[in-house]
Amino acid sequence: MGLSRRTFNALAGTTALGLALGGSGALTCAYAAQTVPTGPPPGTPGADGRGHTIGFDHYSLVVDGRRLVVWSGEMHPFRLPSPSLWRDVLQKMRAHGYNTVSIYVSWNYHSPAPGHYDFTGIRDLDLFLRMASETGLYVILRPGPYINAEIDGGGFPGWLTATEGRARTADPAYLSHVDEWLTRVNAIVARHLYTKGGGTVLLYQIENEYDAYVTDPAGRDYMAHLYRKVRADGIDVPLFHNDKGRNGYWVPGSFDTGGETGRWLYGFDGYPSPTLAPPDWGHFGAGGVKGGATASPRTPGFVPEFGGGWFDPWGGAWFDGKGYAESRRLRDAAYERRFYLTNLANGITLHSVYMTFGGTSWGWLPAPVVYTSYDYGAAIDEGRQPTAKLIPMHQLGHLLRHIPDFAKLDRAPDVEANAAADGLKAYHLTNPDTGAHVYVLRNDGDVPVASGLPLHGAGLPVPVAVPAQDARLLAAGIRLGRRKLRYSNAQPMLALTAGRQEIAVLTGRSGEETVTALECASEPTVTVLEGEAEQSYADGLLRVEAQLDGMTRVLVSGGGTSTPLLLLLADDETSVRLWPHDTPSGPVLVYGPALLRTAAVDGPSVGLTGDTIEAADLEVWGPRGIHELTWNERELKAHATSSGSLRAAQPLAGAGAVALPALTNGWLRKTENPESAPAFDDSSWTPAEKTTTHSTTPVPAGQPVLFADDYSFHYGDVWYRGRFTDATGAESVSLAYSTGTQGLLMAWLDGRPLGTHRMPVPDNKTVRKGSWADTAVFSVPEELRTDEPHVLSVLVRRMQHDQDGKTQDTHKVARGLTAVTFTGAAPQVSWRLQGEAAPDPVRGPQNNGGLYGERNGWHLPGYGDGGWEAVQLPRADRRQGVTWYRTSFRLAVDAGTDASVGLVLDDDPARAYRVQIFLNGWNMGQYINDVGPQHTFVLPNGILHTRGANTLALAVLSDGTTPSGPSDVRLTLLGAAAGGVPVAPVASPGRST
Ligand code: IPT
Repeated sequence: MGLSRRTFNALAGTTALGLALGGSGALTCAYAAQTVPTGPPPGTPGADGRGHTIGFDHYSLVVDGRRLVVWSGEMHPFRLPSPSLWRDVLQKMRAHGYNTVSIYVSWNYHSPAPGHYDFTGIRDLDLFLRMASETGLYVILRPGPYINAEIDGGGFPGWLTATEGRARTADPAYLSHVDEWLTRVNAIVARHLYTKGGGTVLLYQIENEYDAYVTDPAGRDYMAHLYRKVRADGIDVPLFHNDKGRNGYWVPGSFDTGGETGRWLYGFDGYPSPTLAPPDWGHFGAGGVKGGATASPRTPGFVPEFGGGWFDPWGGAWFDGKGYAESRRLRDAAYERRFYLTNLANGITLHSVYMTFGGTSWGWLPAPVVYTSYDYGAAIDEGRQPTAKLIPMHQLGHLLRHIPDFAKLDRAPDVEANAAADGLKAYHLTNPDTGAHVYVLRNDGDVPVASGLPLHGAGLPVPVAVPAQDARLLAAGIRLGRRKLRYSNAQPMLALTAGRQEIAVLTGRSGEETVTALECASEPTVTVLEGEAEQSYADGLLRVEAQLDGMTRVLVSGGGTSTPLLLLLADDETSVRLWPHDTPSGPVLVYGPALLRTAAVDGPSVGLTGDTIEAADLEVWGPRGIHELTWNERELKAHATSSGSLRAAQPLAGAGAVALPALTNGWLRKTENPESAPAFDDSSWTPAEKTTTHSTTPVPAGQPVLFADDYSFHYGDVWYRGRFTDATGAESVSLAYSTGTQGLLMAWLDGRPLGTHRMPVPDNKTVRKGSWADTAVFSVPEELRTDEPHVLSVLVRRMQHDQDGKTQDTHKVARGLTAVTFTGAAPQVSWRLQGEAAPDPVRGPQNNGGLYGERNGWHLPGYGDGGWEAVQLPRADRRQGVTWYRTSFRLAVDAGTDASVGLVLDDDPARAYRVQIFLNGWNMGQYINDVGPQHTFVLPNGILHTRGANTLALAVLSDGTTPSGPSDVRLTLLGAAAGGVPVAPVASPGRST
């Protein structure tokens, strides 16, 4: 492998923090381009206890001396609060061709208070990393400290909003907190590094789209500090940062890495408009592009985030109220082909799609800019259901895993002359080691294009067709096992050896005419085993022509090669029923079911696990001698086929029916907000006595600090009670307050409702630009303008802290009341406030705000609701304040069925109320009836007991201007499969009183 010729940019010296490297000798390094020939990629990674090297040259990563194309997708463990289901998503990713999962780790999710960190239960990062390695996926780890991610404060803990120091700079006060966080995360990550064989952590990101102080010492020192800190914590995999675009920010050498070179990658994110032509990033870019691949010529093309959907704001303005279905439609499978193939053509060999599974911003996790669902329009939807967007990911992922030529491509002479005239954009690349040619053909127009293209080695132009707004990849001169594919106008998906034969899969849209030309020294024997195909042989070339329709099977034997080749021509829908899986005994290829999770070979026996939705045939190709088959641990009768496979005698059963109870009965109701009554005892509340703050919001002259964060109330609702002795002459009271978008304030004077004020939403299209501060002005009822003690009670629904994308400490903008003034009088008001109680030790700091019911466990299972009023839905109450509804229901889903269940709320959209949904005490999100667009809330199994009892509690906040629901509340089935993963119940401690 020419180790001696590596450019071994060894680590020079140690840093002030003391650079610690593992003793395995598994250093990362940069390679000279010529020293790594194209060969098979590294095998499926796992925690194998062995040392591994992770290096790179400008083509690709080089892992253990072999080229690796990273085909990654993003998911957030914190957006799926049921650890068992992490495995479900990871297995779906692996099965559909991803080799890597990219995750953020969100500081605020793990730290309820300074010095307090929680990595247990739903926060068990160690468990996640173990599952990733058991699934055979590499991990790209992104712990911030700032992550953005449409999460509260961009991932900064609530408590950080009340600390000194400019965040995201080298400010020492900020860095001291950062170091505490990184120490805790890195202690876990260090156990899972691929370099040490402890796990599969391959790459590690510091900061996130950091573009504020790029040329400023405060920024450079910050990045240098993060780099050295992470190294000092024993993280020895390559580090990188994700530039917000192709700006060339934070390329190697742009900050002090303590003398280390060759262990820092440049990455840039891309979220191009799906309605414009995909941009070239640098490899193919026009001269003068300062960023992109050209910004960092010695590192491989790396896109740590490429748009795989997009998020949706409250009100659904960006998708015209159609929600994530529209997000998914705008970035559909054809978008993926057009944009991701363009990325490959541009030399991107580390490619991560943000998001692949978006999940749920449950509780108070969402940043103000998004609602509860973070489905994102991703390839796997919020209910964990695979979508049609997995088709291109599956085809390309398996291609990159199985056919090595794509890891090292140079630009080759244009074939434009023949293509452009027909409206095709054609990228032509070649692998300098193997001589393979690769073509990416893209049709940006609105009509399908059929053209003739001079594929390398084809002689005459080969007919190619690209549908409107679509793209495809073609290859010429790649190896399919021992044979060579001269060319094909179908897209290759994989080639593998299964026992005595080789198998190659080529794909395309259903109905397309394909021609596939294989080099054969002599005339082979060709048998069409299934479907229809024409074949001809001349001049050492076998041509197979077939129209794509399901699966066409053509067996090629002889022809100068002793091992037969089974050619499978599969249309798109069929291709995602073909599941290659590596086992220690060799590859297997499974055909039929809706998902293959695991495959194991033990002598003659193949054990498979996976899912079916409909009844499905099961067929498997694998190592020699296999003749026994199990599916989800059940033995199946199986027989050998003429295709060289083993086929189950009976089809696998599909998912059975899932019955969900109606939620029409058993509702109990209780109103709350005793805080609005003058006699309420607030002596245990926190007096608002501070006069200074670290918030960016100025403290109004002559007033105390009222900002909730300054009194350690960071999440959800906050109550204020102000006492004053004289209201003589008071005409009105002005309550200035600050929330995220869709926040509101309601006030009572001496128990009398003054009204509700909603934070104005200036313009839905520019929803992110609002400052989210406004003033509610209420007139003081004449009869209360008296010279006696008064109590002003105010409830503020905060909608979380802003993100800090521009490094302006915007997470420190005040939340809650900011100033209170009267007209006609100037009473001295003494304030006390109360937000959330101590964080739920299991559900965490973002589960609850400061409503009376939340502080007293009304949301919890087992709460003594015996004295509550029995009611029927729908409701139409008119009341300013908080009303709770509780019911319980039982589910009895079959043990072998993975049912994904959602809760639907629906009502007349004119009704002004909102609901926090608590399932078994877990805050599953917020429904705003008159804002939307979300009506369906995913209830993750584990929190949802699919075989047993569940408690549902709804905390309804209504402003009294309209009748208020809840009205229609029901369960809905989001998908069901026979199979699934074992689901452990998520701890849901209740209330014994
Ligand atoms: C990029 C962030 O890195 C990521 O955290 C997330 O916020 C994503 O965008 C949008 O969902 S920021 C970039 C689009 C400016």
